[in-house]
Amino acid sequence: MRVYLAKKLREANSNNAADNRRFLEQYGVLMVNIMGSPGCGKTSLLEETLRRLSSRYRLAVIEGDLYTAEDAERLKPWAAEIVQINTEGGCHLEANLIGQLLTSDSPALLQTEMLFVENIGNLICPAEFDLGEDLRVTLLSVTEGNDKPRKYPLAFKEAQATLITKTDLLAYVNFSLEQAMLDLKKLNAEGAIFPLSVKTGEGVENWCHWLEQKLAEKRK
Ligand SMILES: Nc1nc2c(ncn2[C@@H]2O[C@H](COP(=O)(O)OP(=O)(O)OP(=O)(O)O)[C@@H](O)[C@H]2O)c(=O)[nH]1
Ligand SMILES: [Mg+2]
Repeated sequence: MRVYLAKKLREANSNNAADNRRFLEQYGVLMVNIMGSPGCGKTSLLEETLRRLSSRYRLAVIEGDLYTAEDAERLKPWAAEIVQINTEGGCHLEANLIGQLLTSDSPALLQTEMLFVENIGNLICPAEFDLGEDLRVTLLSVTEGNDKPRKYPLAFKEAQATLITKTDLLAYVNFSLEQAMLDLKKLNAEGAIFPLSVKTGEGVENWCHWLEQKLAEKRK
């Protein structure tokens, strides 16, 4: 019985995600689902990305957190529209909730060019739930260790890009960039990989350029 329910839940989410995808297509909005462990640098990456792109594009954020609105406060200065979701303990976002925001509550989310979703910090549940995004982006910080793609493969397997964050700390931690690249390529040959640090700015330009290319492809 439990398996049956899980399957139904997954099917319903996939249908809602497909609806979201059609809707975003209609408006030409590029939706980017940002996933990764607690503290891997999701909000810091968004701060830097929005800071760099907000003068040229209208950017929106759906910020997922269990209880607080602290991350949304950090991103507010650069977002044309920002919505905070508090899941009150829920470990992931689902397509149904995103669909509700897109269709009724916040139409301003669709009067933008890129919509970033910061998912709840964890490498397991968010990977199971398609939100209808164009790009699934998973962060792996060098402080987490090399084994994470092998231990939590789904989050990396289906990502259009993996960002290896906090590379300024490489000299202080036991993390092999070379090994991480090999493991990621084995799991996901097509996915892009961007090592970067928001502290030094190294690699951030490549990531932003890739986003701009993806937006141009969607809108052509
Ligand atoms: N040294 C260094 N620290 C970083 C970098 N990026 C983020 N941090 C730090 O890592 C910590 C967590 O960063 P956040 O951006 O809040 O992480 P998060 O993934 O949004 O965390 P949750 O929303 O709680 O899941 C903060 O202290 C950041 O300053 C980086 O490139 N280098
Ligand atoms: Mg955050």
